[in-house]
Formats: sequence, structure tokens, C-alpha cells
Amino acid sequence: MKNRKLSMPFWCVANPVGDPFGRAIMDRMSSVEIADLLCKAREEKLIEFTSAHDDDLVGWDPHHLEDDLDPSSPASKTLKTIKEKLDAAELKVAMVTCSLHENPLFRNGGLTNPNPEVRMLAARKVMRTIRIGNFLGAEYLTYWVARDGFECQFSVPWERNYRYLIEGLNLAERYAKEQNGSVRHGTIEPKPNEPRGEMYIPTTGHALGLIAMLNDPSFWGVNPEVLQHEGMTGLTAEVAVAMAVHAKKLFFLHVGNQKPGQFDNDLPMLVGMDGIKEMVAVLWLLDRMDWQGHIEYDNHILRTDTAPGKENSTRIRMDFIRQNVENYRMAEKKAHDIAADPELAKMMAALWDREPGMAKILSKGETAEILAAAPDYDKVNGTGLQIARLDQLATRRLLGM
Ligand code: XUL
Ligand code: MN
Repeated sequence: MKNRKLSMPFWCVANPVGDPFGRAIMDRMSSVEIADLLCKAREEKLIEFTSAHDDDLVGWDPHHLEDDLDPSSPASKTLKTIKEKLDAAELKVAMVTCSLHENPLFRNGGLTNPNPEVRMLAARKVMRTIRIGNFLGAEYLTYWVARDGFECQFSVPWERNYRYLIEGLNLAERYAKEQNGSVRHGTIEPKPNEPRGEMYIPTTGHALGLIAMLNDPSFWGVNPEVLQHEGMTGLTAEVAVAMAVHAKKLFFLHVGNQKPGQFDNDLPMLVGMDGIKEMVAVLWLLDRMDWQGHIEYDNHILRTDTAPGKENSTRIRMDFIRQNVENYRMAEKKAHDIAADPELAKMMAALWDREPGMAKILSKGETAEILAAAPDYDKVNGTGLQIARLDQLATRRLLGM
């Protein structure tokens, strides 16, 4: 089984790790300095891809909405410098995403903002992000639901807000096609809450439902955030991931760790109190389902592990990348081991591969054959399954025993 390609985004590495209760601890680094750090990670063969919000790379000037098209603008010059560095290191850009959460203008939403002037500015910012993505060679444009949500239900024009969202996403798809650049697909990243009290696309199921309402569903897929956004709901990420793969809509994954039901923890891979079993199981099911995509980190340095100062700011950030990669590879190896374990395979077969003749009839779906089959209620009902034994064996393997 192959080891997947990994992507480390600009924003994860750049994050100086402030939280709502305390200011940032790490020294900030410019986007060009972050590009250097990511290129070093590429040289060390830790990662193959990176990703970025528009704002991670160059600031947004709402008074100069097409500054990227002006070669003499500071934005164009910075983008050119970053591209030269990434190209030289052969670090590819997998995805760009438009930040519609940082600028205060978007505090009541971006694509769904009830004010058309704000929606127009959001649309122009998304279009600029697509152009930046094309310039850097990104394949995906990600729409993360961000501030498209609410705290107070009577403040929402419910008969319009999904139309606004659909208009915004259709525009992104149309513009990407008109530009005919490297951005060939869009992804939707759901999240139940944060930064809003409630968000309009809370789960992967909602995202898949929305895609069916868009002009070109083949352009769009999902990138669930596993385990964080998916685990915030109290639901398991495994269902979201498996259903998205089955629908051929899992374009890539965001990964990190999460204590279920809490705020967005964004803990690094396998770090924290929960999640090892679930993460290994997600990677195992991706192997079983023969999924071919790549994995993208979306997490940040533990605040306890940060420190101010210039030397710390590069050393701690590099160590964060290395640790995330080491931990991902540990989980991936465990998933491969579990998939190849003969004892587990035997127990799974006992659970899944009974009565192959009857399975064949059901998948064929001929009503006459189904009516002629003779399922034995007493035999089936009289047999326990021993799923707890199977799970114990999986746990034993997880614990290396
Ligand atoms: C926020 C989050 C975003 C998206 C990209 O929780 O996951 O960083 O991944 O905007
Ligand atoms: Mn994410």
C-alpha cells in the first residue's frame, strides 16, 4: 500500500498561536519567509505540496481589487518572489482558498452576506484568489464556510441565503473555467460552528447535498477536516469520509486531532487525549476504498510549545512540520499493518462474507430471484457476531501487542 503525498499549508506554519484569551506568542514571519521554511521542508522530503489563503500570501487592498493584474503592485511582486522560491524547490501548490473571515467587512458573512455590496466585494476577492491560484499552479479552490452563518435566527433571510451561496459558488466555478488555468476543481469544507455560532454548511453531508444544487456538480468535491470539524459535531469522521469517497467527492482531506464535541482544537496529528483509533481507522478505510488523493495538514503548534524570539520562530515551526509528518506516517503505517493482518482479515471475512450466493442475488436486484431466495431467520437471528473480539484484536494491534 502506498504512502500518501502530504501538504503543509502556509497558514498552519505562519500561525503565531494567539487564542481568544491571549495574544500571539511566536514572532511573526512574512509570507516570503514562510515560503523559505516550506521549501526547506520540501528539501527534507517531508512534504510535496502546500496551500494558502490569498491573505497568507499577500494582503488584500479593497481599494485596488485587481492589484494582482498590475505587475508593478507590491502584491504581484511578492507573488512572483514566492513562486520563484516554490518552483526552485519543486514544492507544488495544491490549493488556494479565499479568506472571507479575517477582514472585518465580512463579519456577517462573505458569499451569503445580506448586503449585496459586501457580496460583490467577496466575489471580487474570490476571483482574485482564483487568479492567484492559477499563477501559482494550484489545482483546487477551497470554499470554507467561515463567517457564512449566524448567531440569531431571526437575522437570517432564510428564503435567500442558500441562493446567495449557490450564486457565489457558481460564479467561482464559471470564472475558474473562463480563466482556463490550473484551478480545475473546487472543494467545500464544512464546519458546524466557529467563527459563527452556527454555520450554513455544518457537515460533509450538507456539503454533498449543496453540491447537487450547483450548476456543475462535477467541478465540486469536499475536503472534510478530520478529526476537528467533523468531530466537533459529536459525529464520527469515518462516516463523512467513507460517504464522500463513495460519492467520488473526496478530493483531499484536512487532518489534525480533536477531542470530540469541543471547540476547534486544531491539535497536530495524534497529539492530545483522543483520536488515535479513529484516525487510524480513517486511513485504513481510505486504503480499503482505494482512495487516491492527498492529505493536507490543518492544525497548529501547541501554544504550550511556542516561545517568542527569532531563533525559536524558525526552529519550533520546522519541528512542528517534522512532528506532524512523523505522526502521520505512524498512523499510516498502523493502518497498512491492520489492513495486512491475516488474523483480522479472517475475523472480518467471517463478519462480511457470509452467504455469497444471497449477496449476488441482492446486488443483481432481480425481483423474481429475490422472491425465490430462502433466508433462514432462525439461523441468522440465533448467531452472535463477536464484533467486540474483532475490535479487541484491532486495539491490540494499535497498542503493538
Ligand atoms: C478553519 C479552517 C480553515 C480552512 C481554510 O477552521 O479549517 O483554515 O481550512 O480556510
Ligand atoms: Mn481546514
